[in-house]
Amino acid sequence: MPQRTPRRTARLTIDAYVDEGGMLDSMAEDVRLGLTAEPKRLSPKYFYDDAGSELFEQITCLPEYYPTRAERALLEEFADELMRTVRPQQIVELGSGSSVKTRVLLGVSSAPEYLTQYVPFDVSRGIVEEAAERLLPDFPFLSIHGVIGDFGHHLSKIPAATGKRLILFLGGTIGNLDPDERTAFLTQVAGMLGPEDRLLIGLDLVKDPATIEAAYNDSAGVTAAFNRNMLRHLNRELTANFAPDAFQHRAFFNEEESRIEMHLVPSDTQVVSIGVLGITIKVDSSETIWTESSYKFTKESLHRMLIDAGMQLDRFYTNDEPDELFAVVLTSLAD
Ligand code: SAH
Ligand code: AVI
Repeated sequence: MPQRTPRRTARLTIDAYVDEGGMLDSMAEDVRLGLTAEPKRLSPKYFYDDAGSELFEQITCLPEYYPTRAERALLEEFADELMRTVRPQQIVELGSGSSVKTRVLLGVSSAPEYLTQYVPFDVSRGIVEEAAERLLPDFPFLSIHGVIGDFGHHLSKIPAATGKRLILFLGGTIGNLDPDERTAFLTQVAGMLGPEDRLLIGLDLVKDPATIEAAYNDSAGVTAAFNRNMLRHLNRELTANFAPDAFQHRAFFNEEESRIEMHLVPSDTQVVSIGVLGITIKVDSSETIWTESSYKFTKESLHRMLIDAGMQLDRFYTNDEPDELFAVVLTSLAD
């Protein structure tokens, strides 16, 4: 059962599977496991309380953060062709955030001929509500059914389509899943597709490490604030007492694993109590809390990922000047 239906009007429904503060049922146990593991790890989904979503929006505008601009350019170039090819009745977007780039797809001139429903799905409560309110007046042919939940747990809550379905997973968020998690997730998403349905994925590509590292070490310090905000989120939801400013932001490209790693590094040993869990943990000055991986792909690693999930590549769109920065790929169930 949804915990609350904050809004229901003729064209808008929002179902929430997180509580008022934005806490998932599984959060406390997940954090306990992560902070007592070796190395200490926290899931990147905990970046995104309202403040974290706002910080991410600021990241998308930073001069160093190329993925959002590169993906938007691709969508602007190919949206028309893509939408005319698929002609979806329903668009489901996983990790939809502000849905700003999605407007490029919803806004193609042919959309009112076939598209009737948009389903933004995100763990961050405020941003789904806000995005839906902003979209409604601009797309009068659409009904919006938002789902606030974890795409690792709540995919089954997505409303059924009455025609063709296009699922979007944009922004490179697929790269925030570890390889095993990613295969399990894509396999589950494949189970939501019929033979005529499509999945559109945005993924960041392997390139010069300096370009990638600069995107996660911006000179304005917004990514550092985004990283530390996870501790503020935990303090609020789990009555913990992390001192966010006692942790430094570290992000580097691990070439062997083809991923950016983001860590929080304590300036000296930190002892933190987590009220809801009734535990105290020590973060030694020699260790870090690993908060995010952001995997970067090649065409080969993309192919492997799709095959492992029983999917195939139909179209590969990429920026080709001056570098292949980012890719938007149209995929379907393997024949
Ligand atoms: N698609 C948008 C936002 C990308 S940021 C864009 O391209 O700009 C990643 C988004 O995924 C955030 O809005 C975050 O809240 C959401 N997210 C991260 N982990 C999630 C999870 N496990 N379940 C649902 N949403 C998640
Ligand atoms: C949402 N995700 C694809 C972003 C990324 O680039 O991995 C999150 C992010 N982390 C730091 N900056 C942006």
